[in-house]
Amino acid sequence: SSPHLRTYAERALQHKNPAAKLLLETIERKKSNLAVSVDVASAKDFLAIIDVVGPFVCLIKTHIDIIHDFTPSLITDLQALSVKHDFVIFEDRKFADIGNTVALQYSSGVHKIASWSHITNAHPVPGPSIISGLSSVGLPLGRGLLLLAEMSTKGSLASGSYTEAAVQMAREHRNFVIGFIAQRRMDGIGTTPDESIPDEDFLILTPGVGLDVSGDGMGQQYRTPRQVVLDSGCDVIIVGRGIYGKDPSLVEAISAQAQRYRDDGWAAYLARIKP
Ligand code: 5BU
Repeated sequence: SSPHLRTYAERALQHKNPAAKLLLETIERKKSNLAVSVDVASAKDFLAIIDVVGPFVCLIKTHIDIIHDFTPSLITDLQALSVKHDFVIFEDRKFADIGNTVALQYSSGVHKIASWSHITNAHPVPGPSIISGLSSVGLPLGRGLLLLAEMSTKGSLASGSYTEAAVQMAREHRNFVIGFIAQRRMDGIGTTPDESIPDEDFLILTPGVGLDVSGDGMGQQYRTPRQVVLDSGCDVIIVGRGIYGKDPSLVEAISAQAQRYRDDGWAAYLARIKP
């Protein structure tokens, strides 16, 4: 059956990539398919938000280059929170260069992403060499890569044959490419029904999720957890401002929002797998 009709636990058993396995197991253990995207500029706010939403998430998504007062100790603190609250870490780096350059960007610099981020992502635009470059660093560390097959923004160019080519690229590197950033399932895309690969199980992580507004006035477009998980078959909802809003000090409001999205995402999943 199509992967999205199976439970996260069943899928965890079959996945060979350690990062994919860890994410699926964490989702099942915490009964949460919610990822929170923590896009704030101060290290203090970053850690405070993660500590509040931590109990309700399977994954924390970072843009580590947003932090204005970054020091290596922030990573130690992030890792401690990931142990305390049992979540996976995903640096949303969106690599997009030649293999040699992305390998250096992934392993080195100030942020040393590969050393702490279980999952990262890349634009397929350079072609398969971006996967080879990143996997030369990430595969020995047990990391996983998501390709950006689609985007949530109005007017996105990642559609049609571009999306199809991204899926084909992923199929050639299934030990390292664990899935996609996309708005719907990618199973069998670019194949005829008799060709489709039976044991293909790509994870779909989906940004552009919000319950209260339909956009942000800068091109972002929001759909509800139910539309994303039940109607479109995606595996993880990624929510940023819908949860932490404009004021990171409102701890109770943030906690309540995280629970609300966690509950909605999980209810949509249960409705999806119901026979
Ligand atoms: P928001 O506050 O829920 O709108 O934040 C969404 C996050 O997901 C933000 O970090 C974006 O960089 C990220 N994102 C996205 O919104 N849409 C996309 O297609 C991709 C990433 Br890829």
